[in-house]
Amino acid sequence: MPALRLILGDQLTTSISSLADYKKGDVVLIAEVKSEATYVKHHKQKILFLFSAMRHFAQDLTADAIEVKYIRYDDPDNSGSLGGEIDKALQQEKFEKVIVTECGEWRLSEEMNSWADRFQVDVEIREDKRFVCTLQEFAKWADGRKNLRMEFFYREMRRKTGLLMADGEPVSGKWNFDADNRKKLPKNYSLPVRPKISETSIVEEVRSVIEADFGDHFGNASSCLYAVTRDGALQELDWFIEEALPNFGDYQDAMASGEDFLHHSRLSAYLNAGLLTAMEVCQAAEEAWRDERAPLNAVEGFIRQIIGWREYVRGLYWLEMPDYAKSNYFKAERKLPAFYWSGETDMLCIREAVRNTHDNAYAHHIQRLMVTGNFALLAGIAPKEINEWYLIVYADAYEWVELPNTHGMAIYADGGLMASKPYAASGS
Ligand code: FAD
Ligand code: DLZ
Repeated sequence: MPALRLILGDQLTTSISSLADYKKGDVVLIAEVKSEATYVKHHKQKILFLFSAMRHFAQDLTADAIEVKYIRYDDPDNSGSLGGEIDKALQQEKFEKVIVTECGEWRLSEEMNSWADRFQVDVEIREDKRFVCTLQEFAKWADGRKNLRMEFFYREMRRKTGLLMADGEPVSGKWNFDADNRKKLPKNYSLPVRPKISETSIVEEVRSVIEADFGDHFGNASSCLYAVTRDGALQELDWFIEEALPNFGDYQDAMASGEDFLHHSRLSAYLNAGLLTAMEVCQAAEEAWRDERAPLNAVEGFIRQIIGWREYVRGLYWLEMPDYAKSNYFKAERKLPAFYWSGETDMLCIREAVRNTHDNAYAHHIQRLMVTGNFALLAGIAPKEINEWYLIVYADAYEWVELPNTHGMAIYADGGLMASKPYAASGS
């Protein structure tokens, strides 16, 4: 009997474990559903990006002779939830089992765990192999440690991947070049110019869905700011490696009025949705260093964000959930100020961060951490309020990566599990 294979909106890669051993007769289910699109009111760009990427991915699978059952948001009999779509598919055809790759949010993983009983079918939940570190490895690394500092975890990941390593030691003898990466952007500095994303007819179709059903969500979808295919995401990667990576390290911590991206890669939305893999991105950066196209401080800094921070926050999320979401070390209770949405405040740094967030569904790390995060910490904004905001406003936001960055790094809600001290800073 065939299997029903569910692929989620942030699992858009042919290397996803739920597709391994696909055989003729199996059906791949991909569904645009209200429950996922509205559990928080995602930024319009995020929905435009994800629905468009889902439709392109389905098209690619079909071209590869994989049978896809694609549920569009405006299909008249759309049930509105992933469970509802699985139920419908199981009623329409006999399947031996449902296969899915583990998801990135606790709330959905709880729901998935109920599907076998609910639908009286065998449900196989497979490991997400897109990550360098397995959840078991992370738990083993964390076991018995009082503080889970990222730096030591990162060194393990360097050893495991062999990135920037020579004979078991870090190349050039140093693990971390962070101290070199704190330069101010010089006056009249010319930043590399980013190519415009070319839109596809699928984006046009999805835009009308956004206009019809998500009109009251934050942001706008009048132009599509993210590539929606793997090829497009690869072009973005190539551009970053050639044009922005060489100075990524020097200006990694910089901020400048009117400059929304600086030398940052803007690759997080692609990495998190599956259009790019962590290892291919890191290998491209390493190759640039080996070919002397980018210096070591830039390449090490970039690779550390991915095999260090990104892997680390995922491990921490699954290790500490569900209690992590309830942590509130400073007992912060204030409501989120309205200017997080409107940008209407005298604080220029917040105005800039909110403008970038609204216009691009993006803010670079320093804006997220040292501006909106720092303000929330100092003002005592309730963790639940600020978390929801971060989850809504960014194209790359999924709880596995958003929550530890917010609770652990930005507002110290976890009382120091991640950070050695609160990152509180002055306005200068
Ligand atoms: P770059 O600066 O170019 O970095 C390269 C890559 O490294 C990123 O694409 C990303 O995949 C990874 N990375 C860098 N820093 C982190 C980090 N701290 N944690 C995990 N991965 C990292 N990142 C998300 O992907 N989704 C989120 O929802 C998210 N929420 C955040 C909330 C707060 C409060 C803070 C402080 C950080 C958050 N981050 C989140 C981490 C980081 O800010 C973004 O990954 C980064 O800004 C994305 O832009 P970029 O692709 O240009 O990153
Ligand atoms: C973010 C998102 C959105 C907006 N819509 C969908 C959707 O309609 N269908 C789907 O399968 N996935 C969607 N996603 C991604 C999921 O929310 C994501 O898989 C979970 O949050 C787990 O990371």
